[in-house]
Amino acid sequence: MNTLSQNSRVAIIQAGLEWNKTDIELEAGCTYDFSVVGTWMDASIECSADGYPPPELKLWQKMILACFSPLRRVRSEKWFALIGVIDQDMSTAFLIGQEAKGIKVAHSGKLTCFANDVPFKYGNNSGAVTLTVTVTTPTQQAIP
Ligand SMILES: [Ca+2]
Repeated sequence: MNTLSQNSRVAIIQAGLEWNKTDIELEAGCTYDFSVVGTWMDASIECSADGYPPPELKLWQKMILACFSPLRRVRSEKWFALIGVIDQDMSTAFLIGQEAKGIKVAHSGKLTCFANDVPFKYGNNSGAVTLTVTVTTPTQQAIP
């Protein structure tokens, strides 16, 4: 079992994978800091883990994005924002972006991440970002 101790853990999150299963085990009630470096691409649009659109997008591009935005896996967050879930359960989804500090996890389980995209539009994604997860509260001893 890969429960986080005092140390940070690192995972590579690929833009083209609908589910990036990490081996990072999060524990209910503990608090974590997330930080991300790198950029990734949705077709020809490059962005950070904070997602897009950037302000310089052309009108036709904005119109296409607006049509598809209700189909985003997490509708309330930006395109290509880095999202984390526990054990691939979408009801646990939370925004990581480039940085998220003091995230208290409600469920124990494995961290899975993805770029927020339409489920059938992962084929034109490329690149990867590097995620570092640091536990900021002491880990409880596992109950036998
Ligand atoms: Ca895409």
